[in-house]
Amino acid sequence: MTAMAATENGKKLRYAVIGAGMAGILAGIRLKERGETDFVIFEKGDGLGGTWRDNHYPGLTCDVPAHAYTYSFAPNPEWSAFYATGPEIRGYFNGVAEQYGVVPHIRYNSEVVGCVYDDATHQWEVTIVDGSKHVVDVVIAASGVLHHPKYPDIAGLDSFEGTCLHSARWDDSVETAGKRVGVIGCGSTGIQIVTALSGHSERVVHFQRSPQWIMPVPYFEYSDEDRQAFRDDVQKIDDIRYGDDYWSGIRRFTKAVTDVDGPEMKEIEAVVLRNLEDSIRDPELREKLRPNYRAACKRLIYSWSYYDAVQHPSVFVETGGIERVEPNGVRMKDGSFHELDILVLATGFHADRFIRPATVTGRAGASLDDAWSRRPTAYLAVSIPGFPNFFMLNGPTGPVGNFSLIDIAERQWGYVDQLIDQLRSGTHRAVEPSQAAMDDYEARRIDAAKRTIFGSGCTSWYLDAEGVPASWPWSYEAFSEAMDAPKLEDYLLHA
Ligand code: NA7
Repeated sequence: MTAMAATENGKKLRYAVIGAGMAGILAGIRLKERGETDFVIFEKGDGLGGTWRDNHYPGLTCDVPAHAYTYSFAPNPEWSAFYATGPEIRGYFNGVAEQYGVVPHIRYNSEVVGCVYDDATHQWEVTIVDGSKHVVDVVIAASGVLHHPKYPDIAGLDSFEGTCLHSARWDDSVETAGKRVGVIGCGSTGIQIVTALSGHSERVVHFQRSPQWIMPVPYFEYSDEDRQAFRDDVQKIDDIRYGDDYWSGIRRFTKAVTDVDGPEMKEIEAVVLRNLEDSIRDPELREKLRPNYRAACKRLIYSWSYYDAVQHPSVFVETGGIERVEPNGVRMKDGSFHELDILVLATGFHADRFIRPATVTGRAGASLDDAWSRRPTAYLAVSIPGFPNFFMLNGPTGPVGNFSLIDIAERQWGYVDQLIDQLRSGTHRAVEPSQAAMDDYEARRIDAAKRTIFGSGCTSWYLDAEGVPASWPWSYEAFSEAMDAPKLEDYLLHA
């Protein structure tokens, strides 16, 4: 879409984008491409990049291949390896935001604390933490999913006299070399941290309440020649990003997730089981690392090195229950004790917050907290009845799984942009999904979600308070098709 197209669209609108992470930067770029200049990206932090700004723990890596984890319009020949590290990805987002002229639109240290819709003017009043108020026509909530760290409820945690830190609040000045480090948590984060510290710290105790299935993946660094080839011929990047290797993997994975007894899932189960059996030499450790739930029920861990790292003599896997934290270590329920200098809480996030704790008040005084009292949800993951001209990127019930959220956000933007066209045309001043469309979507989604692998009997951040996977429960193709064009019969258009 070009700036030329925007000038054909008539009415200029004012926008508030919430969050300068991957999705907020995308919204800014796309708005600019439409010739829209009257927008502010409100960012609660002091830098851009969202999750890639907040997370900088040792070993941070994206488990989507680097060339697939880029904006479609900004391929990056410079990635150092097949999987990129956190700092590289942060650098990428900073570079793209700069290059596309989005940075001047970002207002840092500006947490949005409230959004109130005015039924008469069809405008939103957005209140920032400093008390300032901004009136806009459209709110784009790109506030992220995993940005409220979850601290474990373990007795004595506050009494620890060493360094205790959550993975998403890492302190780069903390020296881990030669230290005794405990890592609580066995999601992607805990696995990556233990892998990075293995053989580097004096001792690493990995506290595993639930071990994980590990999907082995190839890893290799790109050479200077590779990078030159990517620079010379973008087709080589496209071959990875759009190639069959990556996409057939995604199709097989989503098929497996939605057809839990089908051949694709059986293949995944066989691969991760073989990985465990073949990789872990010590039978006792092998049993400790054997999950008691199905593969991909929790977010599947993609790792090329955890099983090596965990067998290093400096690493001990603790699967007993934690009794309490004491000033100099962790006491187990069986009375044993791990003396530690550093305690890392890789215990995840409150995944149901989205834009909250900001209060959002929609049409006729509707409160988002009320609308989401049972579970956060949104029609096709992007919009909510009663909240006109309020759109989400990577909002609730959006796709989850091991593929690029950038691709998801781009497709969602394509859909949202078409809804906003209804306002740009000048014939309508507000657009929101009908309650009937929402109810129908939600009933079908919940029914299908319960039958996905995520609902097969394990705990994970994918599940809502009632244990229903908060996911897109159909194929990737179905998502892509749904995002092609809004069905306007599912929307209320206010003149
Ligand atoms: P996750 O995937 O939510 O993992 C959190 C881990 O912390 C998980 O292993 C939990 O065990 C464990 N945990 C949480 N509380 C406790 C207590 N009290 N005691 C012991 N263990 C505990 O978070 P991550 O940060 O690793 O990853 C989140 C996503 O970020 C990831 O999926 C990627 O999309 C990027 P449990 O499984 O509940 O037994």
